[in-house]
Amino acid sequence: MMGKYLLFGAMIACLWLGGCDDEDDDTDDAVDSGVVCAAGTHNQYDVCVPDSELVAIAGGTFDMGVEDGGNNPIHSVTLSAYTIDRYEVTNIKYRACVEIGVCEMPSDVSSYSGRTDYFTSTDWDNFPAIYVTWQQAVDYCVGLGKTLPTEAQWEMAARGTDGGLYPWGDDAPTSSLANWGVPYTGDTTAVGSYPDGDSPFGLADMSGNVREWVNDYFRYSYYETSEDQDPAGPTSGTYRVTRGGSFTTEDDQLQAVARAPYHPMDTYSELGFRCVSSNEGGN
Ligand SMILES: [Ca+2]
Repeated sequence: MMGKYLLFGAMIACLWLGGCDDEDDDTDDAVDSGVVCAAGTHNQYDVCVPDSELVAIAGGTFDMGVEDGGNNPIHSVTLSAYTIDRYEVTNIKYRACVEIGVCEMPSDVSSYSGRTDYFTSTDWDNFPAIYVTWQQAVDYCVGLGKTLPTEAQWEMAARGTDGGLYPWGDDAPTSSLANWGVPYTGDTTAVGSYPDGDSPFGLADMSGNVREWVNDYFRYSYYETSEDQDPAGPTSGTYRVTRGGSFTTEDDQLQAVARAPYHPMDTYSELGFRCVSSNEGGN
């Protein structure tokens, strides 16, 4: 099994790098360099975002939650450094995992609006993988030596350390900031289609497109007892947390502080995921 994981990691690296035939491809430098801006660009917040699909976050302290809406109380959380996927995991990447025998097929290969070949056709390669259970999402991440993000890791990555209500700040969402329920687009879009809505760290689609599994069990009152250093969520529960809302949801679920419990065995056309690694640079 370990051989399969190693091969899967190599396959995904090839997808990121656009092919493995050229060993001198200087894109390697962009992946290995983390946040060196010589291999990246400055985003609308004048933050350097590497031209790779991994974003290194230095860690630090931020205020998690809001005072009302069930995502309270606001509490100070300190996180160690981590690396997180810039995009939701896409069909082409999840297919590579299935083909090598590490991941299971999604429960449905279509999408919400009736794209019957959504998972199987290359037409939708760069669209988010959907219809995966919480465990299937975990299996994908573990296959790359990663994990699902904790709620705290996801929220800091979405809001930055200044505490905006959305990835782009406190302004209400618009049709140019995210794929969400107003106006109703009716289905997923290619990842990274709404760059004006990127988070302060340069992460795409943290609000909208597909909601995202995170690692934590859901407990409504967890913020009242959360640890302040690298909180990992309750130790038991029935539901897992999802974050960020989707193309079906309205303003309340789109907020970077919003938490929504989903049963871990359920799959949906509007539910996907991304991975994190504590190993800076990732796989
Ligand atoms: Ca999303």
